[in-house]
Amino acid sequence: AFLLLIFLIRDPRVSFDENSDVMIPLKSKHKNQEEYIDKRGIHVVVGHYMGEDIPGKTTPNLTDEILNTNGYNPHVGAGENGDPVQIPNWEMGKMQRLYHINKFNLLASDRISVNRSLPDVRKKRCHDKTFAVSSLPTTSVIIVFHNEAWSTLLRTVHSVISRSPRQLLREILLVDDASERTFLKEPLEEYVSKLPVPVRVIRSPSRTGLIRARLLGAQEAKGEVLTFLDAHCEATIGWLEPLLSRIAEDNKRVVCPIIDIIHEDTFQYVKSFELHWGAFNWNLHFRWYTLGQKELDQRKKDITEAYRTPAMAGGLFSIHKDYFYKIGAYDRNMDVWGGENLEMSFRVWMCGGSIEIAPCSHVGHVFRKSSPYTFPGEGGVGGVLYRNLARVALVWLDDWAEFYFKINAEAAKVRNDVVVKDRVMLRDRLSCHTFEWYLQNIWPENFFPAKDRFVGKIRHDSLGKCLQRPMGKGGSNQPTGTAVLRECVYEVYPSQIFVFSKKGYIMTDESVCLDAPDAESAKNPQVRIMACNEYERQKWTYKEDTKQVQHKQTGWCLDLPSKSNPDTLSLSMCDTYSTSQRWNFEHVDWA
Ligand code: LR7
Ligand code: MN
Repeated sequence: AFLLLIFLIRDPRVSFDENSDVMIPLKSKHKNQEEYIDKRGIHVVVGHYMGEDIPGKTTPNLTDEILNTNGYNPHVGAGENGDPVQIPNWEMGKMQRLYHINKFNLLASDRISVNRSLPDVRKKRCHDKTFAVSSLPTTSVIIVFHNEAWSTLLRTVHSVISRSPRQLLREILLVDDASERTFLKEPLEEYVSKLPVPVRVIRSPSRTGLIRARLLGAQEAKGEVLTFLDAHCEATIGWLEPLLSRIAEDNKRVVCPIIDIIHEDTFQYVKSFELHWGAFNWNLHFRWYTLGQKELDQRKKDITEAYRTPAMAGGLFSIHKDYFYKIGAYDRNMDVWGGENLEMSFRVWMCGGSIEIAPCSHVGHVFRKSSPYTFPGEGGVGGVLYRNLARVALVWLDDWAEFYFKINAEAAKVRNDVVVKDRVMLRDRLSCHTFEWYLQNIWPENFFPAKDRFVGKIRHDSLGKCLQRPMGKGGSNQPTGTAVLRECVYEVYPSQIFVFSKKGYIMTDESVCLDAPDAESAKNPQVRIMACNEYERQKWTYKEDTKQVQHKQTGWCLDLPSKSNPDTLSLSMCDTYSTSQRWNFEHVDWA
């Protein structure tokens, strides 16, 4: 009512500018903070992102269970319950100006309470699970950050505090990787000193990258378990117990939550699939793929049970502190960002531990399309990332390192610059399994070359062209679509390399397979490249004598594009006299 009053009796001396948000400018009590009544009559306070935010007013009433501060937030209730925040058209200019700072919608984030409410996104069965909290180990939550926004960092902290059993949360360690923003200096320490859980800010004197920053945090941790989070996460109710209870049973387990999506534009909390696990592609980029068959079957029995994953995304996980050190912590020669997630995944699996996803634990993360920060070091982003990945390949990939370097020229260029002796010694000391063991036992669905599989080009006998997978649109989407024939490319060209598995799948990078989705129904079934799913429909056999590629389910043969649809391969009745059904499987040396 007060605001409405201001609206109605607005001061006639204040000039009204059509293009400005400001209807009535107000004098702010704090420097670097702008206050005004906007065109809608709403009291607006801007300033979080200006570098000098005074957090005092947003300090929540810590006695409440689920807190909704709004003390200084004029957009009362924005984003509550994980709802999206819509920025009105007239604020788009400002929104875009602020977007580049963190590569997410900072204006939206700053409008949301640091302890907003979130929906309980867990499966109903998870609610029935009980945990004897007193028998669980305590944890230190370690959050590393470089120039993180105030609102996302503090929302991470508050979500952990309000949604973790107090007895289990030993402390929160904020490791500042040499941020430049002033609000992350004393104001941050001042703010966290008032919180009801010990929160400590640890400073790296110079930019050290997230890997060494985490090592810095781990070294200071007093909890029995280390729980790592990115600095723009939101933990939901019940997130912690499922992680800690798996480790209580076996401290060689590294346990991840389901990572939900906090939308980078609206900050909406979006539940993500529980039917995915983590792995990687031929470039050693982390990817989500459909769960393996064994895990799918197990999930049918109990959807609350943790399931194994070949790799973890890297940012959100719990690990017992003793095990963390026993297994080799992190490779401290990795810089800035990237590679450490796969390095730890390979190391843990190959050296006797396991990586799991606990489906009753949900934590949101702001996914963004690009990094807002610099990559100090020779060669920038690429240089840093490929040096990290070259380390991973040289230490853990055995024969597959050569394959990796063959198709990743950037990494091949720097392979001689990196020294990995200490990590190779660690691998020896821990008597770890081979990468071959890992591929066969931990990720049997993998689409990597192997000694006992055909690896190479599939070339049409009379046309001389090669089968090529569709080009992905980039990002993490699997490149699916029609299988096409193209001029054969003679160096090791990944888009024309296929792997023929023992089970009969013709697979390639990004876990896509030769498929005939409408084989049962269509008159001229199309042959496509689809996400591998282990259905009968994706099985093939190669008949060496006739050079035919036969589709197992229908018994039909891989044939040339029909004249009406020249870009589409198809299935037709097998005919040994038909020259258009002859294919040559040309092996390539992959290692
Ligand atoms: O130099 C740096 N110093 C830092 O402290 C660079 C980054 N950081 C901090 C940064 O502020 C952030 O808190 O490190 C954290 C991770 O960096 P992001 O958020 O820019 O990276 P990301 O979310 O793209 O990173 C994913 O991959 C990384 C590879 O090194 C790490 O493993 C991240 O932890 C990981 N994030 C997740 O797994 C969240 C889910 C994403 C997925 C899939
Ligand atoms: Mn992140």
